[in-house]
Amino acid sequence: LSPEHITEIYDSFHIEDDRTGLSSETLQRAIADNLYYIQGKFPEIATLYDYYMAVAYTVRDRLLHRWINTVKTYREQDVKVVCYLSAEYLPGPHLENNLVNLGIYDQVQQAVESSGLDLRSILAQEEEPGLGNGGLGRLAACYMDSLATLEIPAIGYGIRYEYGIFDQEIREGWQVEITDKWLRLGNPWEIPRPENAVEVKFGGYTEPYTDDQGDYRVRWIPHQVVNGIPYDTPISGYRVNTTSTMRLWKAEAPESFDFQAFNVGDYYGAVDAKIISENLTKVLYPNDEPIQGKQLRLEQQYFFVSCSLQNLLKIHLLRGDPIETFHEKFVIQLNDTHPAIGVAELMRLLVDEYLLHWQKAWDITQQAFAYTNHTLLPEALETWPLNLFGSLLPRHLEIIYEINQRFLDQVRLKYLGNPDKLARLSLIEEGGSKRIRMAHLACVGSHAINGVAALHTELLKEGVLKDFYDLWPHKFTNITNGVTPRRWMVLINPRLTQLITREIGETWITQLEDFKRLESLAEDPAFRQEWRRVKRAVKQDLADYIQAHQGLTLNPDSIFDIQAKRIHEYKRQHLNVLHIITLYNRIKHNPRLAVPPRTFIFGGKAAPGYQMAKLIIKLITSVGEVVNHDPDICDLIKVVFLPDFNVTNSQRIYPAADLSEQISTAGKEASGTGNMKFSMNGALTIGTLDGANIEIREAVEADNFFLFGHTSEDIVDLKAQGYVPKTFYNTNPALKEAIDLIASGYFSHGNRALFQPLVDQLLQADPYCLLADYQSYIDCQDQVGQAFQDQDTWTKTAILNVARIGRFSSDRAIREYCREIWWVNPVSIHLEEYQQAKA
Ligand code: C3B
Repeated sequence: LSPEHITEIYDSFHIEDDRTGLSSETLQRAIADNLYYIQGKFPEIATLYDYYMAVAYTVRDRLLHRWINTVKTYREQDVKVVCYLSAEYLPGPHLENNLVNLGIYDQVQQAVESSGLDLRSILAQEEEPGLGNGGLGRLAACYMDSLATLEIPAIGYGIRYEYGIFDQEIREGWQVEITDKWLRLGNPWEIPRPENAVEVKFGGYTEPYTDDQGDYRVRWIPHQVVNGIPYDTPISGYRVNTTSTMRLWKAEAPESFDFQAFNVGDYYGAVDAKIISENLTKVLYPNDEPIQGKQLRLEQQYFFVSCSLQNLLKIHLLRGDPIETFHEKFVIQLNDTHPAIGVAELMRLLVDEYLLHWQKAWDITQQAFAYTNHTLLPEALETWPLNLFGSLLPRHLEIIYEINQRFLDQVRLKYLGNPDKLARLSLIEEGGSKRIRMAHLACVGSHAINGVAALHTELLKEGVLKDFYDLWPHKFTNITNGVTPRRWMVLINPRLTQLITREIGETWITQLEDFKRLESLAEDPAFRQEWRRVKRAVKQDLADYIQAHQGLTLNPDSIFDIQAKRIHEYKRQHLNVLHIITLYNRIKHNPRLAVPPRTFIFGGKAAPGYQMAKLIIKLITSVGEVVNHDPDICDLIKVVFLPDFNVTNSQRIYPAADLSEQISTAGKEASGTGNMKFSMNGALTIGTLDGANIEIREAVEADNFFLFGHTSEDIVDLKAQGYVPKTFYNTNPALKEAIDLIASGYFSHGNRALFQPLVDQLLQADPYCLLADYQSYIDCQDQVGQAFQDQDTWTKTAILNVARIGRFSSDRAIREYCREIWWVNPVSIHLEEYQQAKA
């Protein structure tokens, strides 16, 4: 046989391993195998959930192959790794994303259908991990996706909350919170690694001692020790072998510790201790921006940060590297101040446990950390009462004092005779009760500080972090947020993906700037018509979903005007409501008024303790109740509140929007990322000059963006002049009529008290300046209504929005982090054959 002949024979063989093979036949066999041997089920008794699990395990096997090769490569090549520390992650359902990334959607669909099942209903079984509140947690998930896709070595560290963000139900128009038992039926995506458990100490006291070298040292004798157990989830990249790790920590009681040191013979006490320990990672705090200064929250933060840093140091030493080069091999990104305690913890580990000198440890720490700020809201800036902090983390308090003293010495040299400066920069807030300023700790301990949109970074430099900017201007950079086009386009909008790919190929999936090739197509009437057909079909999907789940019939030709995000006064869902009521009043006054039909769709959760936000939900649903059933309105206006806005539900929403509501008070929304998802899917934006809206408008060009409202500077001036919302109310009849209608009890069965707190807040304080922006918003909405009548021009504008949104990919954002903050490079992963890997 000739060598060519032999190759030919090999090529004709088709031997696939059941754990790695990608053909539909192999996948079908593997699914059946997993159903039988992992689930212990057979078709007569298997539920749809069992099939979901079997498919998930089958896909996980394929991932594991890539994951092991990734970990192996990073170990061998001694690469620099990005460590993302985040108290929140909102990855969304894993299965479909992994099918897309591995490029096996069609094969799995075929495998499943050959077994007489339907892939969509199997996908619908997955419970998404709701391990975050909103934008911050979702951003972390987009960044993990881009890191893997760009082949950047990365680990995402976080907390494995047993209960994630609550499920929202709407009862009688009010939000009701239901516990999120996402782990109840098991989680096929995680692998527990109890052998890598670490110990985390709490409370107790410290004592000085002299070490063998005669050096002064400190020992921390804790009151309690908790074990951290890592649970690893593979994060796939798009069409690359790189598979990163999301490592989430669960708290457990170290039994030996309870029995031997504390509760000798006290069996019940030991079990009690176990419960107390495990409470640590029980539940996610469901507050978005205003933090709740609860001790348990600080315990959660310290717990996951300590676990993660101990783990990193261990990995570093296992690779055979000296402790002194830690910062050359790892860069640690602080996702807001939630993990900022890491600065003090790394110092403790280096100085107390690895016995480095202070200055050496400090150099390593500063070079290792970088800090992203995600909010300017004063109520969201984390500070911890000194007493609480000191009783929980006595050693860290000492370390923070030491850091502060050395830092302020430096400041004193620079600003001789300026005690105000010192007080403002200090890590400790003086006054009534002293507090630790976590943002200051993050700034001092990091080599880079970034905001998440251009305006936000500028406001940081002029406002909350001004003194730090004056001190270290070189540390500051802006990195505008981005979102992953894999989930937010390919996965959620297959129709539009197909249309776009047919025209411009598929390079855009990993180079979103290539969307610019759509520009010329905006001029093509036939293409516009196809675009409209797609949009119409996607809107019909959402209408069908709402019909099935809420029994409401929607008109898919109406404007789908959507606001979906956490409920917050600064995000101004109630400004949107004022517009709805204004339209309603107009139609009531003039039943023959020619207005384009609109469907207002809202989605979003309110923090359980945030009364005003809950009242805003009640207002939306109450207005909907009246408007949707008023025969005078002739279905021209419909108002829908979609319950339980989470990643899964958001995926039905973004593709179906004609109009994206981004109407926060200028200067309050750090960036926003929903704005990017809507635009990417061909919605036009109505928005203020806030956060990333400004950059989106620049990118798509002013003519293709509905702008309204005061600028952030206007807002500051307005307030400085003594803002009196009543003036707007008294001089604007339509505004007055809308507010009076709410106050009259018209939407609350005559109950005037119900919305009184909301009305009072608007008329007496209006901290988010709704009344000042009202007329501008209404005028702009009138333009939207006009523009929508010309469907062809509207479509052209939508296409241009998509064509110019390329910059808002998280790939671009991650490339900027790599270049400007992390100094890391891609490492490609080659797959060893499974057999070889086994050997
Ligand atoms: C959010 C901000 O409110 C958004 O403007 C921003 O787009 C995202 O972060 C991501 O940067 N944010 C949040 O969700 N939770 C916080 N605690 C602070 C900010």
